[in-house]
Amino acid sequence: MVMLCMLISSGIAHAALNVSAVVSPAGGGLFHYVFTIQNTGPDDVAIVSVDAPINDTFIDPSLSFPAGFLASYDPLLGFVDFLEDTDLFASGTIVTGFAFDSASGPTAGSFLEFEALTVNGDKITGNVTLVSEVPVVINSSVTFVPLGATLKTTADTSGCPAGFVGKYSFDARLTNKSNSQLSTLLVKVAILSNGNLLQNADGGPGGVGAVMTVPQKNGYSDGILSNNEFVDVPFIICLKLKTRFSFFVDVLGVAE
Ligand SMILES: [Ca+2]
Repeated sequence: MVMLCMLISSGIAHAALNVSAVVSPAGGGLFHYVFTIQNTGPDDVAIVSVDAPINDTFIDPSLSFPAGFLASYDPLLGFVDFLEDTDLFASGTIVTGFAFDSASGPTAGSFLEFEALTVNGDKITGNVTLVSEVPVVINSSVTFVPLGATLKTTADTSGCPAGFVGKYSFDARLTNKSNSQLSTLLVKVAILSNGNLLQNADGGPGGVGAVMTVPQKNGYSDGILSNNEFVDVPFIICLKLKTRFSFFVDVLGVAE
């Protein structure tokens, strides 16, 4: 009997809230989050708090919120609060546009749970639906095959740093063998031996870890590689020595 009374007095909320976020790359190793809060009712909601990393120096200066609302970041406790101002999270409404940048990515374990208070003081808790647009390794979704007819070696070292003796180039055909739509496709150098460099990496020649954005052509001209579509990706390798070398890449992208 006592337990029941306690449960009732602590306020079992009837309100239902869907809290979702889209995370995308913000550049410089940061991630951009945009939150949407849907109140399916029946009670109006005043505050939604989402768990956040502590002492993240990027959240507060980048925090923005829709008209009629406020937002704040607590760096000590690790919360981002979305708050009513002249508007509240009224029953039957969807409010979007709470946004910020963070050093924590979609796999870092933050921004996954929320706690909310209705205008009646009832508490609602739940999980955040996090949609990631950050590219991840998708090797198993694709085939990537060098096209023999395009293989070429030259003594021309234009575009390479000093100390190189030539270039080796070829196209490789990237095909989507999965049933997902692939976008934001990148190639990342995993192994490149002999001190050779990928000449046409983003931002200039680079070795292991260098990234190259997949060009938007062939089946990828619309920015989406659908099932069985392919795109031919050009590779130019600056050679330190004219000998055999190892070259492996990872393919990164967003699968939807
Ligand atoms: Ca396409």
